[in-house]
Amino acid sequence: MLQDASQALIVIDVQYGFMPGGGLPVADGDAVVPVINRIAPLFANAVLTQDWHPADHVSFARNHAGMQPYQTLTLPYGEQVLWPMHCVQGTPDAALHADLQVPQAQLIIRKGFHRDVDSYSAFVEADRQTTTGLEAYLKARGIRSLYLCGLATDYCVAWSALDARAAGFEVTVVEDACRGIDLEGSLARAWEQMAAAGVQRVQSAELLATAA
Ligand code: VGL
Ligand code: ZN
Repeated sequence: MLQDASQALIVIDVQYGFMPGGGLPVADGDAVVPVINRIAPLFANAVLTQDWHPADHVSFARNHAGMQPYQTLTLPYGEQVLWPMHCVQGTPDAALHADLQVPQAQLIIRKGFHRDVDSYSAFVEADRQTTTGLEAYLKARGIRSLYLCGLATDYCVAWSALDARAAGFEVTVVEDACRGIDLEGSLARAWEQMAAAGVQRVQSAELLATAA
């Protein structure tokens, strides 16, 4: 079933900014790299995403007087978690992890580059209007089934999975190829929302066994 032209691996935000020591560290974030490297050869098609913010981005707590990281703020498009500065365009924090091995990746989608709008999703920005072009790209390529992995499970992976379902793709999240941030129960909530939307949840070992 894998190595099928209608399937793609979508590798979300495997960047130093989300690794231990990065701007927005995800606990054990670097553990996803060897897992992704093991499953990547199963896929003929792969897309990488890269969180790619200007330094004055609206999602950074430091750009709002008196606000601290992990507080929330109401913006014109809704609630926004304020994050520590991370993945600033062109900095080492924004670089993809050097050990990530997905050489067949055909596209890198950068997101979060509009100063006034965040984008957890690889498909639609947080204003829920502006698209990244990824849906049209995948459909133009005849890709119908997506396998998601990367960081963070409860933010960029979950939002991307939900938008992918809304766009009509079959979606599977490879759980052990992801790690979460888990702010006030966000990880459990994300899995509930994904299950309700028909997102499949598998372990990398199941995928590798299917392909063997
Ligand atoms: C992410 C928070 C802010 C993610 C990106 O990749 O999950 N989370 N920016
Ligand atoms: Zn971000």
